[in-house]
Amino acid sequence: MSAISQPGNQNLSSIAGQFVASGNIRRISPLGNGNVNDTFLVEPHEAEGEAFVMQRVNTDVFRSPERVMHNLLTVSRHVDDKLSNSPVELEGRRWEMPRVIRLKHTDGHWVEEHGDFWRGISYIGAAVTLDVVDSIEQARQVGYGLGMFHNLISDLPADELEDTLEGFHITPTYLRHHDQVLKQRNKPLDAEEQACQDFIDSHRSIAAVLEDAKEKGVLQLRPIHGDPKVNNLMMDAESGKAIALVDLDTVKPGLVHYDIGDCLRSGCNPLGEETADLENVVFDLQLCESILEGYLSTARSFLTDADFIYLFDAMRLIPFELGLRFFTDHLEGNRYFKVCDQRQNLKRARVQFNLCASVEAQEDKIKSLIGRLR
Ligand code: GN1
Ligand code: MG
Repeated sequence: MSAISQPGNQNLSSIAGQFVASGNIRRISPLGNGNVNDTFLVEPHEAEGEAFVMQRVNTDVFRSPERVMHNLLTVSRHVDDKLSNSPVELEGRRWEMPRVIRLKHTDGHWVEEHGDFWRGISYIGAAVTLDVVDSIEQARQVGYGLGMFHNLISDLPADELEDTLEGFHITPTYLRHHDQVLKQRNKPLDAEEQACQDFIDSHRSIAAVLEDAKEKGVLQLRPIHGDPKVNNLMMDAESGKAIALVDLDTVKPGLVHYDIGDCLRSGCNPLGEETADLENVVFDLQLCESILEGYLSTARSFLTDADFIYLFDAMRLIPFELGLRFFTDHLEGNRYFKVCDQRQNLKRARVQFNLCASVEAQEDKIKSLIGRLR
């Protein structure tokens, strides 16, 4: 079951035909496993143009998709300028930014059909993505990729970006929403749901840690990616080096801590976020060390002392927050994250809570690691 239905093939070809000549389209197939938007790869007949990514933006989530496009265009323009005008140390790799594809017959950047919002984005070829990290070198590349992305947008003023997803990564807001949903529920929680609820109740005190620091001016808003999970990083197919961070819908002003926390909760979970093996979910400290090393190798210069102080909090908070989001969506009947079965968001929540518990169990080691890398 999907939160939004799959459009028919006929429809897909006619939409793709607004970006490229229809006669050139050889195949349109689903791409990746995003939880929110619908993504397709459009491939041309050989030697007739380049493959591109076609996406239906979920407008229940992104209520102003034109603002999402504004951010995407702003960020790619900024990075293009920076890469062509000032030397950036790329350690001998290419760095690619996903590019918005224009419509064939107008100046526009998107198609609206039957209330759906479609856009085309360049496809980064000769590259692979990973669902989980399984080597120290991959971990370093994941960290480097996020660090380079932050590095490239670090001098883009945050106020040039729109707030495309209000409340995104604001844990206290998710918690308030969860409490309302729970209050309106008219049946008791089962044992698995209760386990999630107990975890949430025992962690209420951590929910506001980053927002409080932001309110106090200790941490500052910057342009961020918002969703740098491992499979949004692209690695060169031959060298294995990180060459792009894709899926730029959630680029907006935020705290780099949301990104670092999200990258680590995804990159340090060798079983992946869909695992059924709950008992064995762990936050892998060695992978964490390599991701942070890779990140800091290119991002250290713009991190403040306060940024370092809140790193552990971010590593604990973001898996908690995602677990809370999955669990609340489960209680609400799976309206936000796409699911294949009714209990999938509940299982996903349990994975994130176990990850959060594993971070907590290693608090001392993680803090001394941060101290060493600082
Ligand atoms: C969603 O759709 P996808 O997979 O790119 C979500 C992220 C979560 C992620 C968990 C806009 O991202 O915040 O971390 O699922 N994106 C949005 O897999 O909510
Ligand atoms: Mg995403």
